[in-house]
Amino acid sequence: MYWRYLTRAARRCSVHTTSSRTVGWWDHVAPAAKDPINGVTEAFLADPSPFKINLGVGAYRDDKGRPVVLQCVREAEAKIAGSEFLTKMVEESVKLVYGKDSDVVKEGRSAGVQALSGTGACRLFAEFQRRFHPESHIYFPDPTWSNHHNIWRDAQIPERTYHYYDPDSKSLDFAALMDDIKNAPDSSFFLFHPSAHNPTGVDPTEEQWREISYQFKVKGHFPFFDMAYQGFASGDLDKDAQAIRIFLEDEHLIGCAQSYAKSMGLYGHRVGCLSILCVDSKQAAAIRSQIQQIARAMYGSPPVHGILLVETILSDPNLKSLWIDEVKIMADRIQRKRTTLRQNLEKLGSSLNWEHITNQLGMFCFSGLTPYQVDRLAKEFHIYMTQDGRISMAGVTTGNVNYLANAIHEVTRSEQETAKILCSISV
Ligand code: PLA
Repeated sequence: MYWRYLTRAARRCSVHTTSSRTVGWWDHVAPAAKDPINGVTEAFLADPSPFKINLGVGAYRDDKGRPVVLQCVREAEAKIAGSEFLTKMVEESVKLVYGKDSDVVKEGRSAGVQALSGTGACRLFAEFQRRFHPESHIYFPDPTWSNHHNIWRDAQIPERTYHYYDPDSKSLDFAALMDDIKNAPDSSFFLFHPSAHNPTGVDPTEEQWREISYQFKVKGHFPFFDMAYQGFASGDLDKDAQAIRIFLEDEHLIGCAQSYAKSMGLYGHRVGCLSILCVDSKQAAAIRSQIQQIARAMYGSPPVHGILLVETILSDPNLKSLWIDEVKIMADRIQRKRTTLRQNLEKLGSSLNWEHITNQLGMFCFSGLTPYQVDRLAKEFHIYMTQDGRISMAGVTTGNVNYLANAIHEVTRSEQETAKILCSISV
């Protein structure tokens, strides 16, 4: 059976030797394509330059470019010694999504499980979708986080895209988005970023979310929210969950993936939660048991330390309010760097419009830089970002913002010339 997977050389080899060690079991395995985000970190690490800047992965850094351990996490560490069992992490996470006084929480209508961070929560959901809606598709915004494609592909759910970002106006293409929602077959699965859309930093307004939710009712679509940046758009956890709360008010059944990688700085701990809103507690119990079974076969159970940290922070009122303050500090620092980057580009006399840097929200700035300009930034200035021109604003600091602005100004010079010529023609 395996014969047909072997290369010709491997077949020859397996005929001419008797030792099973020489059979070409893996000769047909070619290297996987580089991951668009992790590949940036690899290139950055390989660069010996002292001036290098990593604006690739969305990992929070302080204004000196150092990774941050939040004070609430340090205090939780001291408290968890001796704790053993986890009961409240999921319950508290669900309250962050739907609101602490929400009926959903009181009625036990949410099937929540711990997950291996946001990625694991998406993966569990994709698998659950395949098992119980095997004929379905998933609609992603165009563009979306690159790993969404891998996750649903591995779960064998075909993907489609819906219009989201308009590169000309560098804002939401709301009319096209609504058309796609209307034209999708009834009862389709859609993935949304509830706040701080990755990679564009462009979110629908409250009014637009209401229209989307209304149209979802008409079409009977299922909304799945991937909430990886709660708090990073506005600095306020409830405000960043507003999209989900609107869908809740309209009585949708909802799926949600949560990650504490960014909001609590717990990247390495892989703490997340998947919740699916159900019609009643009986359905929630059934769905929870199915997701737990999927997780059991995939990885058994998640590592416990990070979950204890999250649970301790969320269930201790003092630690929780400290966390809320620290989320705001992180969001504000990023926002200030947006302003400084834009001001610096303007001070340099760039004739391009950089308003979108401050209009966009959250961890990322979708700069509009071309792949060629991104390559030049890496080769000539040792500045690394993803090929689509996404800048992780968390990597921008008081110390490097000038250097970054100068470099962007340099690599966009020819575009500035074109803009000037076009401007003079139209005048
Ligand atoms: N969903 C979205 C929209 C994300 O941007 C990310 C992380 C995740 C889920 C997964 O988060 P996790 O670490 O909790 O599993 N995106 C990062 C990191 C920050 C990455 O790609 O691994 C990014 O740079 O896009």
